[in-house]
Amino acid sequence: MIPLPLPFGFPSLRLSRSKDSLAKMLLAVSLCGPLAANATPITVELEPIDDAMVTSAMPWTNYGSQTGFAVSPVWPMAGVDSSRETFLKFDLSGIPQNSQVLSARLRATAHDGFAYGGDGNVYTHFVPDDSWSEGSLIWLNKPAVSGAPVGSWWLWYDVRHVQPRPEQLGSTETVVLASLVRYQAETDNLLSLRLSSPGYETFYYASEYPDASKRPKLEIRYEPPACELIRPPPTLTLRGSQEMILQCGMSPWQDPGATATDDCGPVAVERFNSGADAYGPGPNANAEGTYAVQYMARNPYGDTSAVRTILVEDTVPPMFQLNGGTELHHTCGSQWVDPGFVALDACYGNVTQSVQVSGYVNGWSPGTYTVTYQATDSAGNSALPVTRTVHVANCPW
Ligand SMILES: [Ca+2]
Ligand SMILES: [Ca+2]
Ligand SMILES: [Ca+2]
Repeated sequence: MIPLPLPFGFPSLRLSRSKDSLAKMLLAVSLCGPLAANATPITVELEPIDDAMVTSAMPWTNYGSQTGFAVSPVWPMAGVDSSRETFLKFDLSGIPQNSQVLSARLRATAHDGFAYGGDGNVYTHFVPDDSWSEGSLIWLNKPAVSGAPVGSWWLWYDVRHVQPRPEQLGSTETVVLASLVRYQAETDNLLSLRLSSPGYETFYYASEYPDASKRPKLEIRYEPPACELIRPPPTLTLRGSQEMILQCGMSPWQDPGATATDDCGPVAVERFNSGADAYGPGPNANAEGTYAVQYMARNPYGDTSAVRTILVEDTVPPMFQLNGGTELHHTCGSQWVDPGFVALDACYGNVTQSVQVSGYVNGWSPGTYTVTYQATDSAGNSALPVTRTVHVANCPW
């Protein structure tokens, strides 16, 4: 048998699991079921990892370390363009992959403000670029926002300088914000937002404020994916049969592939020596031999693999063809020369050299002679014998 053409680096074949890993798998099964059945929504409150106000009045100044921030419109009567915007960045990496985000609410506690007039809403916009930081953000390098507002709130502070000013909670919870949270949690895990208002001025406590309960919060309610914490290794299923037989030189190799799933859904299948991966040339359908293709699926709790065996065999004899036909006439008195023949095999190619020829034609002696030809390939498959009849006659003497 031809050795398995497994190149260096081919992973070890694991056709059966050890007792130890089987026990782990059973443990995983028993823990996984109840968790999956009772997936309870989880609520987290995130504080910004960065928050900073910027203002057009002081376009080079950074306010990121202050204990408060403000949002205010462009106020033409003030003589100075004093628009203020605030950027907030949240780290979503604590939300497990594939979680179902049920809701998201942004909250900021205001402690002062003024209603200049017009549209007094404080709008929340999505900021796609997370590369800013509170230590270096200024009006001149602030990132752009994208799309329509994802939320808004409206807080009323009338006359300034009347003390004490009441605290009010700015809060917005929208479906768009929730889907934004989900998308960011599945991609770069960072969510940047901008607060701005075209009409009113409001002042808030920042993430540097000593009383944590007054700091801005992003409240996220989510359902973790089933069995996120612990689950058995994937189940692997081969498409097609585990042992395949190909007729050498006649059937091309086509990998039927394999599928895998675990309790959280489909799992990618890696292939080794399938002919379509980087780990080996794959079965050669034009050369007899036994070839192995390995499939493997992994999750954080284990891997499962299976091997498909492909037997490329040759049971078909070569095709034999005579030059000059099966019935020939030769004029007596000279050496008879065989006009030749060809034997071609689908697997081994031209096997003319191994054709067995038996029989003798005496070109100097009248008579009927037979020559028999038999083509055989390297696998030992013989074509039916072909006989040529040669009539020698008309001797010159
Ligand atoms: Ca800050
Ligand atoms: Ca982001
Ligand atoms: Ca053959």
